[in-house]
Amino acid sequence: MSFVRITHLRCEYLVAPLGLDERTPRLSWQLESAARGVRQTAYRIRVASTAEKLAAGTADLWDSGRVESNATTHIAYAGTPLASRQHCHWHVEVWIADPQVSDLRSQVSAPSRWTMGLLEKSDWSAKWIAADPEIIRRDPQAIAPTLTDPGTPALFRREFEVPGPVVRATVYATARGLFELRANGRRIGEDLFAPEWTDYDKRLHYRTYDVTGLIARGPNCLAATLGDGWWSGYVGWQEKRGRYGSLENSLLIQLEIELADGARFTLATDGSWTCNTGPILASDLQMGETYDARREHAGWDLPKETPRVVLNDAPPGWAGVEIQGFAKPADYARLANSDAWLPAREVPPPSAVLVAQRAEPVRIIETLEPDHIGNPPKGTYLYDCGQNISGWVRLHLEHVPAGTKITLRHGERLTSEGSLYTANLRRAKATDTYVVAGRPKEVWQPHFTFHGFQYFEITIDGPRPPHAFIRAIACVIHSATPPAGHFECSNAHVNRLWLNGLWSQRDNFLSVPTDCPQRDERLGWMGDAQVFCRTAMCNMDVAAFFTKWMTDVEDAQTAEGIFPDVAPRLREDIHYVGLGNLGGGAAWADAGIIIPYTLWRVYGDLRLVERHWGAMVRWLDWIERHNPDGLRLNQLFNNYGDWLCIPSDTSFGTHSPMKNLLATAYWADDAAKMARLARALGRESEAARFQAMFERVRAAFQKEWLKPDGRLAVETQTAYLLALAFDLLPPNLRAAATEHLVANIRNLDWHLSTGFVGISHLNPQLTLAGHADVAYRLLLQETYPSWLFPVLQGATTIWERWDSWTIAGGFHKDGMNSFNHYSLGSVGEWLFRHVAGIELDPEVPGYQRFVLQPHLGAGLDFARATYRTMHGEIASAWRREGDKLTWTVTVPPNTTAQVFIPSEPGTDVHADGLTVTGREGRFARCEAPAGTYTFTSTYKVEGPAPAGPV
Ligand code: RAM
Repeated sequence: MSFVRITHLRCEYLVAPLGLDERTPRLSWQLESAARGVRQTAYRIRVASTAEKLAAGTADLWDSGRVESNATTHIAYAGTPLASRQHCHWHVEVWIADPQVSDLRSQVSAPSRWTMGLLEKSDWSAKWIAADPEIIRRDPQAIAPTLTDPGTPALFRREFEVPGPVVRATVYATARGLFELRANGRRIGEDLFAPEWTDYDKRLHYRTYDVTGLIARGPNCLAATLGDGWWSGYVGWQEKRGRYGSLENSLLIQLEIELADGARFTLATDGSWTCNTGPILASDLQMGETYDARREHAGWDLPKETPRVVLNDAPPGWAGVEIQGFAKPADYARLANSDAWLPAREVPPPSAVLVAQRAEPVRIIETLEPDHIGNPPKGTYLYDCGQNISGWVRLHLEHVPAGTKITLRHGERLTSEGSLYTANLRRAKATDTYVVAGRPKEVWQPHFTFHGFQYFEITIDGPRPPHAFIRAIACVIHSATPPAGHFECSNAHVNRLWLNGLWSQRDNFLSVPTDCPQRDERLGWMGDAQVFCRTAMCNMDVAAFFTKWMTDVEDAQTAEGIFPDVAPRLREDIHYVGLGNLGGGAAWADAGIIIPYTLWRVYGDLRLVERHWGAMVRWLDWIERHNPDGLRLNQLFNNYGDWLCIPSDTSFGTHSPMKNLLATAYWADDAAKMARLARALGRESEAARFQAMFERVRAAFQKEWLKPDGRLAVETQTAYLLALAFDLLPPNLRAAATEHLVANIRNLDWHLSTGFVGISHLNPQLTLAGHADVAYRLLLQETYPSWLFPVLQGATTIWERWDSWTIAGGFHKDGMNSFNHYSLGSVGEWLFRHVAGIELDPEVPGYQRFVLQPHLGAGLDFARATYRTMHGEIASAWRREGDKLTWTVTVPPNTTAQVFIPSEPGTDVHADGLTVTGREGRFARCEAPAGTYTFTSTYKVEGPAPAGPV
């Protein structure tokens, strides 16, 4: 039997997650094999309560038995009902059919596991605690929080004695605010900004950590720092803090310890914890952090007596450095005067429910070594990371005298004078300050803030001591979504364009999909997320990330059914300065349908759709209620239209024929998507209802805007694109409409004029309509407005505007000028789907069956992409030499592909052992079972080779 590996065992999209609250979690795995035609014919999942039982073959929680099926994804646990804290060890046995061997044997995967969190409210014995405000009053340096200024974060600690040897210790923790936990001198976990951003009025995440290695028999100490974050800090562009109604942060921690003798021991927050101010004087996500290392309490996170745990180095991912505040053995006995710590206050619990975090946490993902590029003005040091990132700067210092103040300011660009450009940050100060403790060596990084920056400036007050050493490292921070795709082609600028999209995704997928990471905004804008989501899914595995965010979206829906424009919801009633009603915007609020639909298509996730079905139906009911004629003209609120289209339209709340057309088109598409989802769910009558809704809206659309010659009454590129993409035209007028679209592009000398919305459809629709040549021309266009224009101005991310900065004219004048906005980067999906040609099957979601069909175009000699789906990694790499095409593809085990080989009719196609079964225009068609194949054919690329370096 050929060699097959069973890999990527995951539970609810996560690798070995802890503390799930999904009662029937879904399991998945992937098969890897170089052999052709490998298929799974059956599987058997075993789940046991201990690793030993699983190894012995005793599946005491669930034995699925042998299931004749090729399914490897979303297999819902169906064993003994899972209780709080349950440990689940699992593996899967699979039976493989390998056409080369008749003997069908099974193989068993390596074990994996998940654990259950606290499922019932009654599982929580911990009390919510907050700091005694007296810690601030008595501390002359500490700052009391106000509606405009962040206050000094509190520290909390609790010593305790563990009576016997520990076999398992688990911490469950959440906060109104952000926490960092420590036990016996060590940081717990590597995740940042926990609990992450949700609508805190409705839902708070708790996190689960296995701390078995940190807690031991004898004296122990559990400690926490509590910062502001989204709960009480600045969110969006509002003038006041306290977004969720309170400036007071509070904490909930429950440490559960199992002893060797079976006894259980719980140490939870309550009035017996003590609190104090500490080294962080102030910290805010947008404003930055001020930290005075002289204020550290040595050993504050250790018990008075030496704990028996062995302290290792800093956890992995923290680059092996001793981060400031990590205790050293010498600190054991020097616990800060515990009398100075005041009792914490028990405070009422929130009404929000506590739920397990179900997506990858935010982490430091990589570090970059910046270049020192000058000292403007004198006394400052300017650095360039070479890449616009989200994150912070870590300082490594040696021999810097105590009390030296080091200030870090961050910016995305430099001014023409060569100093830091911060005008586009608006109210976000993005400034960190570190006051040196004076140790021979110290390492520091902020805790509860992040910045969007490529450049940073360090100012050291006072003379720089001769022997001082200061090293700055840039830390890249975002949600730890696993990489999924990689794209490369023969044009270096296009490669940079793809990379810019990936970076803007990384920089903005921080807990929620934000519009930008730098200015006083950073909101979960729905329009941006929906236009980019398919690209995001090509670049990274964002299934868990968007699953979490869909809960924010539904939480933000109004009682009438209006989906928001941003999620998590911004509470309008609190000190709100802004746009009025942030909801209901066409192509923004519609993300409430588009995101679950796309998750279903790409990941095959129907449970998610089922969960949000009620909300999705309410949204369409609401649109229908207010728009009885089938045109969506009413209740459009901010009505962003095709935001930032050319000529630039950023008017709020206005109406125009184009905006009406766009809104109506999205309504039609919502209905079409709902009809399709209803069919997938087996909800036949709803499918019929939404199909009829789609047809009614389409008819109204045609009546209002379609002319007999296939022209639209609103002649913008986006109008045509939406009509084509959403099937709003009679079949006999599609070609004519396409020609009008192409004429529009030609009349602009082969330039696009689409905004955030239209651009996501531009190249895919041109390609599907038979105009890949035009799509290539737009891709390779180098003059404004175009994708490559910012690349040629030196962009390392996608900009909010094509001309956010130009070599000729400098910065765009507007205050809305982000250099890290992924929306215009939605062309990424086209590179994977149509250039590399890795495409979903039109009928089958989730890539177990998929399409390989590259569209070649003038200007690219080769393109290659890999894309890891739920079923394994698909690869496609083509190269053109003259008219000769060589194309190598990999179809993962247990999947099949419909392959369309670009080839001129009547010419020979080498199909590497596959049978060509037919032809569709300039593509020869075959069916490919799992395996790697190299095809060769003859194909003439049409159209002019675009100018410019290749
Ligand atoms: C801007 C945001 C976002 C966009 C909205 C309409 O402020 O940055 O990108 O979706 O407006």
